[in-house]
Amino acid sequence: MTTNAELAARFEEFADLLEADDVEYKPRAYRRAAENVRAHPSPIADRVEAGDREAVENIDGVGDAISSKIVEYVETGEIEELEELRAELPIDMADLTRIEGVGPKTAGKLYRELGVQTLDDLEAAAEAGEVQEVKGFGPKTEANILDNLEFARTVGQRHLVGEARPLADDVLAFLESIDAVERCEVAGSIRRWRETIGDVDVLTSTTENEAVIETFVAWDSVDDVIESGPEKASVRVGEIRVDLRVVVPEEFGSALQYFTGSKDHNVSLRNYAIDRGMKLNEYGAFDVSEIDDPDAGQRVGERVAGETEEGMYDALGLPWMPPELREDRGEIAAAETGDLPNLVTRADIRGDLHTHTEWSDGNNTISEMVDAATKRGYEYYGIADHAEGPGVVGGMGLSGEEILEQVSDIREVGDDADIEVFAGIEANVDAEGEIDLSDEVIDALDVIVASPHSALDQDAGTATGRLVRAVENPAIDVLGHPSGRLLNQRSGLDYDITAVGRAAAEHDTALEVNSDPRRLDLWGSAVQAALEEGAKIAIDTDAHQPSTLEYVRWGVHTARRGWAEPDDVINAWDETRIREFLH
Ligand code: DGT
Ligand code: CA
Ligand code: CA
Ligand code: ZN
Repeated sequence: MTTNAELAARFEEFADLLEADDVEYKPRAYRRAAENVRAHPSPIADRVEAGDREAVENIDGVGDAISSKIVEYVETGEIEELEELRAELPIDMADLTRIEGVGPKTAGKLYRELGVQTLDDLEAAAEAGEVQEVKGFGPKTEANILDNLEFARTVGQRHLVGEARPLADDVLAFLESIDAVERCEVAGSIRRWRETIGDVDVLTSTTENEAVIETFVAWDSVDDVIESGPEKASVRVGEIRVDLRVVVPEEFGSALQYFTGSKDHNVSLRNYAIDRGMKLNEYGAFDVSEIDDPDAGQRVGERVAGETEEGMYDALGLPWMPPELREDRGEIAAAETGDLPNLVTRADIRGDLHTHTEWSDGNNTISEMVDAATKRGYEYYGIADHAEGPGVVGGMGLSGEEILEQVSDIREVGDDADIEVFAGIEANVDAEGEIDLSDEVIDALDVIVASPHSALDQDAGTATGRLVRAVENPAIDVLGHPSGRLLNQRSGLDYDITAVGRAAAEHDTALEVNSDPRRLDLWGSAVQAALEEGAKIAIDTDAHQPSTLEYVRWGVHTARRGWAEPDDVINAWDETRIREFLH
């Protein structure tokens, strides 16, 4: 069956190709549809198959034209118009756009002018000095492309958790529908909620291996069977590889523990076990204290655990630990002393402080966004559109006067709303760490998020000084997406998180975990380092439309990877406490 993620990927590709073809407006509509399709809570293909065309049209941002394409794709596996565009522009778009400064538009131009289709073509053209001859390019762009090629090649292999996890959820739902499957669970990096995923690992227990594997490789969504054997199968769904392992019920827990990883966590845990006369592997936990040669086989010694994952940790005298913590960053020692964190959950989140509206580059009105936040059960909600400044795309940012106008609009909406609405702004942290807002504007606002959008290639020393300066600024409440990275596209600022975290703690500025799956910035290890310095974090979505308020899912798990507890997260606090912090 066609998944929502697959449909979304098609519309994103559509948008890229239309942009490459210099078509205006339409790409944005397709991107918006893609976001909403991806975030849709149930399989859209089911509605199509039930003939419920209206339900499809009623999805936000979909409408008549796009719903026809959804129906076409679900029914035929193709969208004719997309096939035509693909033939017209045979470009490796995902590869090329990974180069900083190369978007779909540029890729289209490079194809038309120089016939560039792949990274190799681009490298050859840049090395031959052909790129700088194209109108709108120059020697600097050409040098930049050459500098970025290696990064683009190495990061190319990993997928965003925001794309891989919805697919993993679909895989789980499919496996759960197979009668012979007793238990199933994701494992690997996806269960640890890493920001990027190499492949999706899934594990099932059954007594009927063959039936399960046969059914799995025959799943409608599978595009390619990479390998298939008695205990495992690997398939490709879209761009993503899915590894299924099938085990007997008695070994489900040990296999789940083993295949969840991380490798470093497993190595440390295994050593911890050896020190206690235990042997740990994917088949179980074994007491080998009485055994002369514990390495003689996989299943030597007395088997003490394996059916459940809890049992595996319990066999070592340790509590079970959330997969997000399993990165070998101190979790085993913390478990031993009973100091594992009580991680923040989605239910703890009471509001969002960094969201956009059509006042800048968002898609919806203030009240539409506030309604969506209210429906989510939030207690408070902050609008933070872009202020004008360096790095903000032409005309999208608000001037001081426009901010004051927007504040009064936000107040009006707030007066009628059932939740507290904060008037905020996303200011720009310039290359020196300053923001450009007048005192009058600062006084009118409830929350100031300040983010770096320009000069993202500074050296680490300069970048650290810049971000420290920003968090020391008493006007700034939240440092937004501190590094400015875009996963698979640009690495962003390299800076000393410990120094920034320490300054943030001292000056009561929260550091943002931007939940947009393309950012996830701060990321797990940075959250952990900042919290160790006593800093607070804010888990914000940076939503540009109601459906992407759901990005909070990625932000919460990223914060959990950084050991965050509810008390560390300012938007898990009640309104009184957060207002005091923001003041
Ligand atoms: P990925 O797919 O690159 O995002 O990362 P993972 O962590 O999902 O890695 P993957 O798919 O290669 O393997 C899944 C898990 O299996 C991994 O997290 C830990 C376990 N594993 C795989 N190979 C080894 C190994 O050689 N030693 C140990 N201890 N564990 C391994
Ligand atoms: Ca994996
Ligand atoms: Ca794997
Ligand atoms: Zn931003």
